[in-house]
Amino acid sequence: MVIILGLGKTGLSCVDYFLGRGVTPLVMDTRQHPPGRDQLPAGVELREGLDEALLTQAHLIVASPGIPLATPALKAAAERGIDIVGDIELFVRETSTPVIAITGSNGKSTVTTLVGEMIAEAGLKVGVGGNIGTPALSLLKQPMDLCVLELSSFQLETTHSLRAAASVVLNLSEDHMDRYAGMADYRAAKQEIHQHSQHILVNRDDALTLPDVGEIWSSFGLDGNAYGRGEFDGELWLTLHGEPLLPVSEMKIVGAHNQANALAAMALCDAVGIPREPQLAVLRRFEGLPHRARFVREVNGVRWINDSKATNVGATLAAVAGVREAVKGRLLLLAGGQGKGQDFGPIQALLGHQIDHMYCFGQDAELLLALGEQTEQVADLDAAVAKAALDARPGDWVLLAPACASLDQFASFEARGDRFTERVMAL
Ligand code: UMA
Ligand code: ADP
Repeated sequence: MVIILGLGKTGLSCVDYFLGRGVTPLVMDTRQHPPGRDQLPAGVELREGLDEALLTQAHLIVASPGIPLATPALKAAAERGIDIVGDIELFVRETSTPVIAITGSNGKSTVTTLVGEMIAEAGLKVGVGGNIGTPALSLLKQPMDLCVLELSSFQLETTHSLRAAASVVLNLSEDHMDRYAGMADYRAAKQEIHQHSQHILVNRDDALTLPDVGEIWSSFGLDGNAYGRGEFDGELWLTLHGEPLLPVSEMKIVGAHNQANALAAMALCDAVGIPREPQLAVLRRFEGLPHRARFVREVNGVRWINDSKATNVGATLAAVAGVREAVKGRLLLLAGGQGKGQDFGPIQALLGHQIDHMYCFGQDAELLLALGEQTEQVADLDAAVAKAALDARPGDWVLLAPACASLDQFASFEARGDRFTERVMAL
């Protein structure tokens, strides 16, 4: 008996995978109305709650990334020696396509998208999936020369057979501290990506990204080494071993963090033999993903920016650093939601300097409010937009970069960003 734990996008893709192989799985989900229930094929049973007795009789348990392995029913099954895997493990067991594997606390979707576009630009067939939103197993239906997977720490916890053609941990800063015992535990989950990798890429500006096992193939960072940056004729360029590749002014995505993302994407493509020209073509035209530092509108001299994807402190810091230089007046930050047990201290250090005022909302608003005098609590995101619109003066920028998950008030970070955009457009 195969049991799939957790429906949602991942669970559905697993059901589809097993049905395609003549196996009818059983699905369990702790939620009363799990997403994807309407799409569940007839004949597949869905049970509410985790039935421990049944779980210990399974041959194989496929756990969704949303379910911690520490869940008592899963631990009991593991103690009985039952194989517990995730969708990524099933995918890598099945495919012979070379995989480029990307993880990190921030920048995963940006780098994954860049690499995917660069490979396609080179004329190869590419599958792009994983945590970015398309479940990996659904990629098995398409012809692929190469596959690019964005992998979360949750997915890596249940993946053991990955042999990536190239792998990277882009950076590490606190996230998901509600699920891990601490940074060491979180980092260990991420490091799994490098097991058996042919090309290990590291971020030399972030020692936590260095592998515990395996040899480093190359590195990226903001200095002049390996994949790096340098000045030529008074202009900043992306470089390789000091040789200029592309002036950063030719890229549409801004900020040092996006230059690091661009360097990582080029390195990963080099590792699998993608020529430089298609890489540069993509870097010149890529405008960034929705909800990542996207300009929404200028109203009365005030610019409004949507970075709803900033779901942790590290991402908010990058968003602030990315825009701050261009802000002539004040930077007003809208933040709040589920803090996931993070330390908000790094934001406190910017209050009164980089961040002039912060409107706090959502479940952990009070933790943000307590960071300093430049903070103010508002009822919700709508109220934050309304209040910031009243306070802002020409030259100011208003940035939504919440440092928190959205799930206390919205279905997703996309829904939060859409709501923000809607309210700003209505000003
Ligand atoms: N859940 C329950 N009970 C269950 C199963 C899930 O309460 O029995 C809850 C979990 O708390 C979880 C939430 O439901 O947080 C969503 O889980 P899900 O299994 O329904 O999720 P999927 O729709 O399968 O989406 C998952 C990834 N979600 C998570 O890891 C939480 C998606 O990443 C991913 O795009 C998708 O698979 C396809 O691979 C989202 C995400 O938030 C974007 N990822 C985290 C992040 O990026 O920080 C890791
Ligand atoms: P992820 O998929 O890891 O969440 P995204 O590419 O979607 O990453 O970017 C999410 C947010 O993280 C962005 O809105 C931006 O604020 C921030 N960010 C992007 N790249 C980096 C980076 N290299 N370092 C730190 N923060 C980053």
